[in-house]
Amino acid sequence: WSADKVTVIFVLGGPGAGKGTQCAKLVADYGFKHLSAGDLLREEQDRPGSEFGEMIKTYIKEGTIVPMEVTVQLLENAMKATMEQDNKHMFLIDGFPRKLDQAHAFERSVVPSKFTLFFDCPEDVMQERLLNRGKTSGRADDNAESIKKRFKTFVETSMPVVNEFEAQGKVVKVTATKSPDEVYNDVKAKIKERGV
Ligand code: UP5
Ligand code: MG
Repeated sequence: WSADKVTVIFVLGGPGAGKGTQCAKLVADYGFKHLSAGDLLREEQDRPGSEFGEMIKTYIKEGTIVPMEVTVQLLENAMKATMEQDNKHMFLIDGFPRKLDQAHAFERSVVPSKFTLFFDCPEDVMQERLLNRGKTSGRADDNAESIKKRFKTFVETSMPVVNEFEAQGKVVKVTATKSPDEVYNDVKAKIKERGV
């Protein structure tokens, strides 16, 4: 892994802030590879024979953070596969790192991030989006009880990561309350300032 060859942008924001929605738009326009840590964990959970399936299921329902060894390994595997198969080297890593130990481990053992795209959104807006999505998503954590736990984890455990990157001048903050297209216009303008 080397920062000359691989570009990593972390995408953070509370549950339901719109990380996945905005990443899909960025992929279409910029050709990034989008890797959602949550999606990778859900895939691993459902993979027959996975030794981590039950554990992941419990953590996701409780809105707590899966031990980093598992998540970092899934991300590294996905990055390797992308580079070999698609020859892509620009990654949007969505929903990770959400705990300081993960941030430090990834930047030390994989590659330092270029910056973090942070979607700022109030809880009442995020809650409404998630409850609405929960009607059809089938996600085990899109219910009022799990959402409350996810918010608590986000504030207590994940915001310190954003604050640390912010202190390093590595956060691009976008307000995420408007429509997806309006938010995306802000994203494009702000990442351009960072040379993307
Ligand atoms: N929507 C999106 N943008 C909108 C807008 N501007 N206006 C109106 N509606 C908008 O969007 C959520 C919903 O809102 C959708 O219905 C969308 O249409 C609408 P989405 O883009 O999916 O938001 P996102 O921020 O991606 O929300 P998500 O629910 O995926 O966030 P989480 O961070 O909670 O979920 P994630 O999958 O990343 O993690 C799930 C769990 O996995 C964690 O709680 C944790 O237990 C575990 N995990 C780890 O343990 N470690 C990790 O490193 C990562 C995850
Ligand atoms: Mg998501």
